[in-house]
Amino acid sequence: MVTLAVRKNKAGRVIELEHQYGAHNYHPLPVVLERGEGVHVWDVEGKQYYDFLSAYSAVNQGHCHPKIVDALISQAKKLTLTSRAFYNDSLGEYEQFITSFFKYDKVLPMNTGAEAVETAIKLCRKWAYLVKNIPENKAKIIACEGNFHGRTTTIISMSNDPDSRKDYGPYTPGIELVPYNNLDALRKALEDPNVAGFLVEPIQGEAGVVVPDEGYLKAASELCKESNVLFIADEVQTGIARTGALLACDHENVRPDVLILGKALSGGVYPISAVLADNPIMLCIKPNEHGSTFGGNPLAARVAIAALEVVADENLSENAAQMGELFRNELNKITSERIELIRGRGLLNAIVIKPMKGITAWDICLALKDNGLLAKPTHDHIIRFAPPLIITKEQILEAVDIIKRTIKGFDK
Ligand code: IF1
Repeated sequence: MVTLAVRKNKAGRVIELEHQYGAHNYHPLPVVLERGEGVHVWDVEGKQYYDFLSAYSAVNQGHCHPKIVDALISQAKKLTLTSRAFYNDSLGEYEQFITSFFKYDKVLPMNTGAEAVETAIKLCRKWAYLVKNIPENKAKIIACEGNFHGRTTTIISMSNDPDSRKDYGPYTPGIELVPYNNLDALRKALEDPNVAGFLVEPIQGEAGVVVPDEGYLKAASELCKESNVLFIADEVQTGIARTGALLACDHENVRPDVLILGKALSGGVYPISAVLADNPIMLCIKPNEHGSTFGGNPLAARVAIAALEVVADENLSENAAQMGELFRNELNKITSERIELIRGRGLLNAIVIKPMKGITAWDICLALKDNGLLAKPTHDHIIRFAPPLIITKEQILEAVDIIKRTIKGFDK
């Protein structure tokens, strides 16, 4: 129920409109944003906040990055969408750019992260039947407990999170879960000759920024190679410099057989996702066997080139590594009985909160909001902190001060 007081002001009216006319599939923090620039957003009352969610790592380049917005505007005035029934003058250039940027033979352009994950699943199955000669309809894909790969019915068929999965059955078959960061379990699952792919987040974002043991990704990719199974990395959230390297897999020099990107591929100005692979895998999908109306449109092509150029030109990977190190070091200096641990890599970090006196991560996020910093809990006791990668040392220190004051405010 929206309180009367909240209803009186502009924010309250907006919240009321969403409550009345929008599906209730989210429970947002009670803040109504109207402007974003760099690491900051402003609400409808003009209050400024640090954005420490970055739209779940879609705004790595900072809100409304001028170079990316300019690319959007200039292309939007020329040609936005042709469908793939015809060629357009931007897609080929983008395909050459992104395959060179990530060093793969080919890219299959899509729109949302979930569509890219679905594309990777279909590509893996095609490869299973055409290349690995797995019997028709017998291909299996292994995923990890605690995963988040999107919200389509096939993808939630892989989920073991009740909120993502419950009451959405019947579920897609051909999926097996193994514990994350557990090589013995993966090794055993790979004994099945019908396994075609292993789909994994290099760091599990929604699970609470779970960083696997050093060497896990490398060993897992080697186990997949030995078993002739595709190593499929979902870097929708961890990719595009977020963890202090261009890809989270780069920390272990792992080259996925199939790479899934999304979110920051557009800097947050447009839904753009992509699947990259080399020819022997990518060419398993033939004309008319997969696609989407907006996939590879000229607007997305120009925006994605600009967004990736910003990542390179502004050294966002290096900045994420350095600022992330500073952020964790400073957070670790906070003495509070409420902080259980701090974990993360680059600028994808989280605080695990000790549930005490009924104070939840949500309560702390509400107080952080009041103190000028926006973050969102994942599960009841974990707060994810993921600012835009352009953040400066001074801004990190100011944000840590806000987090410190807020958490200690609960310690009294
Ligand atoms: C929501 C979570 C994060 C992703 C990975 C694929 C996708 C996502 C690793 C699908 C998307 C988003 C979805 C968004 C909130 C956010 C999220 F909380 F849902 F789980 F980041 F952790 N792979 N994650 O993280 O990409 O189709 O959304 O473009 O559903 O509210 P998408």
